[in-house]
Amino acid sequence: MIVLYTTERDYPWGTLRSTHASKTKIVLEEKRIPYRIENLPPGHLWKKPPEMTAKHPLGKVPYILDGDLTIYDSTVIGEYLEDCYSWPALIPRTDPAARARVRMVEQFADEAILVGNLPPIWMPYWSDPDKRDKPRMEKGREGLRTRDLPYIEQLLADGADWICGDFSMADVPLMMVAMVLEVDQMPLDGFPRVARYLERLRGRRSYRAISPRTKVADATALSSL
Ligand SMILES: N[C@@H](CCC(=O)N[C@@H](CS)C(=O)NCC(=O)O)C(=O)O
Repeated sequence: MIVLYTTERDYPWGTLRSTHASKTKIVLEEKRIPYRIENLPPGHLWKKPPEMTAKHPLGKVPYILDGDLTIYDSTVIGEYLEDCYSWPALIPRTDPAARARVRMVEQFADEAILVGNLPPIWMPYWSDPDKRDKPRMEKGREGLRTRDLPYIEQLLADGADWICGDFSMADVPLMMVAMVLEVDQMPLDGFPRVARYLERLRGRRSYRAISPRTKVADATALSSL
């Protein structure tokens, strides 16, 4: 069984999870692959104990163990799972242009949002309300409003349910936008397609595994629902 190393913690304002490891959780859930969670203390992400750097040289999550094999980096793990578990396909099989489109949006969402504008909003929720850097949080929201959400709104322009045709690897990191904004409640005025899209993402069965309303103890393995 695959073991997913991640960081998750229950707070009064919702259950918070590593955004990148949540990508892996969604892929495992979408493909119905049996797994279990190994939940590392959030402090490991900066202390980086040797048992962690032995598995991931940068001491980050996620990494997975599949038998004797260790794989790190959410995008690489996603591609590995796609190679090993072909159904349902999350990357188009044959058309090179369609494959590139999915990977391009996945890369954009990862670099621009998960590494860029989401952490300034999300990291403060791991602290008490009076310790949060509010101007920094607002800067993250402004980055979403000015750069990222207009692009997502445009990608959804043809009224499609998902970002690249069928639900795909490109939608996976955008699930984390749905997760973070469910806690943050940032208004989405001016982005009606994004607002409806995030609701659709929250309606998928796999979202339960990362929902801020699902406690850590209730999402430690493949959902049986
Ligand atoms: N490119 C990596 C990024 C992973 C990442 O940055 N994970 C965060 C948690 S969401 C982390 O471990 N941060 C600790 C650090 O940056 O040292 C991936 O896709 O897995």
